[in-house]
Amino acid sequence: MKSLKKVHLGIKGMHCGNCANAIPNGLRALDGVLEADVRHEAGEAHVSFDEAKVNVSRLLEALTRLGYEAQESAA
Ligand SMILES: [Cu+2]
Repeated sequence: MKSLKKVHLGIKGMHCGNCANAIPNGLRALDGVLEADVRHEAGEAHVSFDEAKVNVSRLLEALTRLGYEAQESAA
């Protein structure tokens, strides 16, 4: 059964459209991530994921691997 969760992540180091492409691609590559909407002007990403498959720590880990500093932010 799917347990959908949506989080806002604050991401440091995004400065251009390339970043805004690399990040959702990296996030969607994780099993369980359904949607990753990145706004590089705002320095944030809105991510929908299946809590049964993946969690916020895994999302942040993936961003760290891509070279960005990220943290969960209040909606
Ligand atoms: Cu960039």
